[in-house]
Amino acid sequence: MGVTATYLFPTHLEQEKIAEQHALGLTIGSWTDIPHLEQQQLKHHKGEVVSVEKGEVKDMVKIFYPSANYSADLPAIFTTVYGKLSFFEGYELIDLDFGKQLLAQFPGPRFGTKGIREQLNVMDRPLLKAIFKGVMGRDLSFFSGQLEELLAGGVDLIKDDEILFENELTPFYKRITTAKDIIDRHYEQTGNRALYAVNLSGRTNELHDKAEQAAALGANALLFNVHAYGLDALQTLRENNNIALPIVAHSALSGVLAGQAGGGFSYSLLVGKLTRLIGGDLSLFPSPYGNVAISRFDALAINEALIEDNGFEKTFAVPSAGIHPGMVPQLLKDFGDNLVVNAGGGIFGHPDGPTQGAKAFRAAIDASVKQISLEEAAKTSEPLKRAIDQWGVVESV
Ligand code: 1AE
Repeated sequence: MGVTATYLFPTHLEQEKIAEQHALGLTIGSWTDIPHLEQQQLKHHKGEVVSVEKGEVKDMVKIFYPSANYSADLPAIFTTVYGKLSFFEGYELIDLDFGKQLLAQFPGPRFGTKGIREQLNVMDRPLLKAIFKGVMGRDLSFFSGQLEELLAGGVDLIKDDEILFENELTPFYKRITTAKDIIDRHYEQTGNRALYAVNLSGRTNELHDKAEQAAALGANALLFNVHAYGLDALQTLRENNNIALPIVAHSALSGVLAGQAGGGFSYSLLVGKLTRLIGGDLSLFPSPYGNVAISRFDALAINEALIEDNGFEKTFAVPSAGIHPGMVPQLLKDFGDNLVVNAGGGIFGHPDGPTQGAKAFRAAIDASVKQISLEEAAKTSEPLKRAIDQWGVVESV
């Protein structure tokens, strides 16, 4: 019982020896020989090198850590498997395999892709999510107007910008009640549901009270900057049954923890596998195409980790940043059609405003699902035509 960590270590002729030193050092050993180490201790607590695979630049090393060494929570597991190693340049932690018992300690998404689709009653196409832009420094009437325009354009979900925090003009609780009224009215008028993910922010010790209050006021989703707080903070929110709302996990700040040449986590582990295990219903991360981009390899690996069969609900991939309607066919090609298409500037920057911006996306999504080219679809959709005139179509590769 325990966890097996997979690492990439800078290549070394005597990697087996190095790996063994780390396996000992990260568990019961130290830099000196410890004379009173007992056989019993070694047996129950020592890390075991499982394998060493030599590569050209990096060697892949797997080390098993017995569960007797740590409690069943990510802070303890991270500290065990990567605490001291994280200071070594070029040492990457790319995967964690949890034993069955440990895996069962994770909650996984409360709703997942299936539950979110059921809430929205949209089963047959990618979902469209809008990011509020330009709300900072504006008041609730501006916020309301933006929300109404987005709903009129056919968005399924709306999220706060991750950089919108508590402020006097659009206070957290007022945003929730204002959005609830508008979304409820929209549902009565059109039969279409929508989720609004309000940015849950503030000091860590306030989060649960705020989220419970948000749920009581009728919030129907939360946005959470999970890497600013740490993964365990999201897990505790997911496990609180007084909250029970879909959680959009934003990847802001994960760039310093993952994808660094000097070491760090792999994106697929941090933003994919672990974000899903701790309960993110949606995982938002940079796509490979936009203005804030990660590699195609990393983005696809995140997606794979969010949806692979592992007994947990699936998490929606939300590849983001600089997304416009001309990218929709490529998004579907890369991530499949069970995804969330997410845009801020690509909706609000439409030449005819956010309602037309959202309509352009909906037309692009419908066309892509039917495998109709955007150029063809634009013949019957003026909003899409205007968007393509502005941003073009990203060639499918
Ligand atoms: C990867 C972060 C993307 C994000 O949060 C965001 O706000 C994107 O905005 P747009 O779509 O690039 O305007």
